[in-house]
Amino acid sequence: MTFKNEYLAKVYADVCKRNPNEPEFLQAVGEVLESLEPVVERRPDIVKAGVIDRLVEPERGIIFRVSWVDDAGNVQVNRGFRYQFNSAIGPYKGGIRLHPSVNASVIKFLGFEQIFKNSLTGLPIGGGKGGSDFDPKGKSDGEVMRFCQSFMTELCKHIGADTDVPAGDIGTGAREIGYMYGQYKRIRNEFTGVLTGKSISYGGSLARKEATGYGLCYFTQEMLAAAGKDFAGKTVVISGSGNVAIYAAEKATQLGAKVVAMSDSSGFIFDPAGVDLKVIKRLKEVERKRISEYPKEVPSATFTPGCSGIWGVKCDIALPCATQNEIDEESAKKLVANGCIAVAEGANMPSTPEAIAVFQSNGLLFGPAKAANAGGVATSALEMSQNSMRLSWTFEEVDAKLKDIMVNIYRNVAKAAADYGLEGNFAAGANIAGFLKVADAMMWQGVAY
Ligand code: NDP
Ligand code: 2IT
Repeated sequence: MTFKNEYLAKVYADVCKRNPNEPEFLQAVGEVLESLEPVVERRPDIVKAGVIDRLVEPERGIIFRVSWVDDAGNVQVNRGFRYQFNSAIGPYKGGIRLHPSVNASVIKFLGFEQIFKNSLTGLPIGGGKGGSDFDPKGKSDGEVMRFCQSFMTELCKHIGADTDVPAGDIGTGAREIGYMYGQYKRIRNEFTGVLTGKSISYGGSLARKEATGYGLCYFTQEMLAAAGKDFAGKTVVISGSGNVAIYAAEKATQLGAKVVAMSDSSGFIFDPAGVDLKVIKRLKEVERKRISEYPKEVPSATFTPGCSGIWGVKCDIALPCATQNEIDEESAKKLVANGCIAVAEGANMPSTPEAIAVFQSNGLLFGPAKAANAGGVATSALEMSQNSMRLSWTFEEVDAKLKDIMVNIYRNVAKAAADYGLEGNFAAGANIAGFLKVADAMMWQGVAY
């Protein structure tokens, strides 16, 4: 990573020195700093206030042991993390990832990106992220419950409705949030909106489950409309088959597109007839099975093992909704060669910097994660509002607010890009617009932390 601006080069060199062996975190920081070059040149006050030097260092990081007993009576030990990155504009807010690949680098990249994403929503939420290297796959409900309880026994000392409000992410859905909420309540003896993504019966928001995927499509729709295009009649490929992927597929289909491929970490299905979401939902949400089961029930479909093959399926619109760095340069070139016109990121950092360069140099519309997938956390903030007011809005009310938020994010991102001479570069626009609000708040609040 090289910077024309000397100050940014120094900040980045310091971050590299202080965080060795954290490639995902350095990648996320590098991408943001690169976008801030025109801001730094125009805003010496931000440089003088040391805003960027402070922003790249988390306000606080908590690493803890999570021990629990499996069904066979053996003691298991995992590592838990919560990085409270930035609280300039609101309580720390961000999901909890449960996946064997979780380490400090992964949680720090996610926490860092969350600062800008949360700022873009226009709602009062700071940035944070947590997780553990616990793998929920193949575990019984009892094992997941005991892990979640042990995880929360430590985490509850550091969070609260006005301090830090975790939510779901990979491997953390309504089941895990429920077990964590129950434990928080038992220990703290308070019924507050300390977690979002709760089930509806005890304070969850309608439309939160759908929000990230729906919001991704609302953002994409806006980006397409500005270019005189829309979803109707388009072929869509969506990686993943989890929470984000399923509801992105549902909304894309409602908007008139045909979703022909979805995946999980073992491979992808191709269904030229358009995926049958009833089958996907049952397999994934109810039975917790592999996507390779789908062709056994739907004869028009085939299953191909391996993760990256999905990007070779011809499509007009690609929505990566699985995990970081899932689209590399080679996969990006395949999408371009097959005539893809738009890529919007449902997952966090799914495209490598080389892949983004391929999209941008070939004139594809590119919706970066911080903007395109912000609908999930935005609706979490709406869940927090409903919890504070002790009332609940209808599905239609929440969905309408979500749509409004996504349209505004698109407009603000497009405007920031244009204001800084980078018209159409929504990746830079998202970083700049998200940054400026947080920078302003940090300057008002003074230097001491
Ligand atoms: P889920 O756990 O519900 O689903 C994750 C999906 O991605 C599964 O299909 C999973 O397959 C696949 N996947 C996970 N890791 C890998 C990997 N290393 N290689 C290939 N496939 C993989 O998670 P979500 O849908 O909630 O999250 C998906 C992405 O969206 C993540 O990047 C997350 O950070 C991001 N996101 C989530 C939000 C939310 O509200 N949930 C909000 C904004 C962003 P398998 O089952 O085989 O592991
Ligand atoms: O990456 C994300 O924005 C999320 N996993 C959702 C976070 C939240 O607090 O709802």
